[in-house]
Amino acid sequence: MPLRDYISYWKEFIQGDYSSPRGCLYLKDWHLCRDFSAEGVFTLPVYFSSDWLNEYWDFLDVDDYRFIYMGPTGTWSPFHADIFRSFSWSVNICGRKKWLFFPPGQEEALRDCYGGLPYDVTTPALLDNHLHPKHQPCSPPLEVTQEAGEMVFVPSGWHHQVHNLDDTISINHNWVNGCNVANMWHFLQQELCAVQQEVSEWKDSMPDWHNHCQPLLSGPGHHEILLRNQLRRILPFPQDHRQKEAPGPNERGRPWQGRGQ
Ligand SMILES: O=C(O)CCC(=O)C(=O)O
Ligand SMILES: [Fe+2]
Repeated sequence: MPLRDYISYWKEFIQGDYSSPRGCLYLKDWHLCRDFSAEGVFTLPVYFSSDWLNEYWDFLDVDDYRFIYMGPTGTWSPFHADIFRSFSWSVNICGRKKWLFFPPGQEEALRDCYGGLPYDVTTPALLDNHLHPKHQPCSPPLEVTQEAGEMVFVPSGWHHQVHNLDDTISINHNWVNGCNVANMWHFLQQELCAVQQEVSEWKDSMPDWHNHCQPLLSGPGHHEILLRNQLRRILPFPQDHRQKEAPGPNERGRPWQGRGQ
């Protein structure tokens, strides 16, 4: 749906007392920086500026992990941990969000009898003992209300669910650097093991079996990940790139890169 149609929908949704035959729609993962070279719209706080993931995609000039989210009261993001176990940050331009955070490992208690994680951690179905044999009255999630103008940092591997309490527009980035690249590496290795287990019955009969497993790894709806290619390209990249392009002390970086470190 083009942005202009979404904005018309949103206005009608508000005029219709927050209901519409089309439901409550959330505009997610709009790549404003990638699609419009949004020069000067915002600069990054220094703590979030070491960002190997986006530097890598900028260099290839094909994609990024910088998003705008916007939606009316009642829109929400289901329970998840961020892509590749990256960090994320989120700043509210307007509106408020309620975040429900689960420290790493606590999601295990929420798995259903098939090993799946819930879509919505507020659903009463979690109390059904047959479906959720492991669900004990575990510690409640960490609940954070993010006000307009406030920024939230999501650590690597923390599962979370997010609800817009008002009509809300936010900027959200995923990023990876030396502080969490090991988490990314372990996550990708785990995913590869899971794929290998799934297709293990063809191991003996299929020539080149190993090389077929890595292309089966993919981010949620995004990019095919080739473990070797992805990490080996990202890792040596920042130093080379910064030597060539890091801004001097009085120069501005790209708006989303913040000040060079
Ligand atoms: O704001 C949202 O709806 C989701 C944000 C999120 O999951 C994130 O920034 O990691
Ligand atoms: Fe997230």
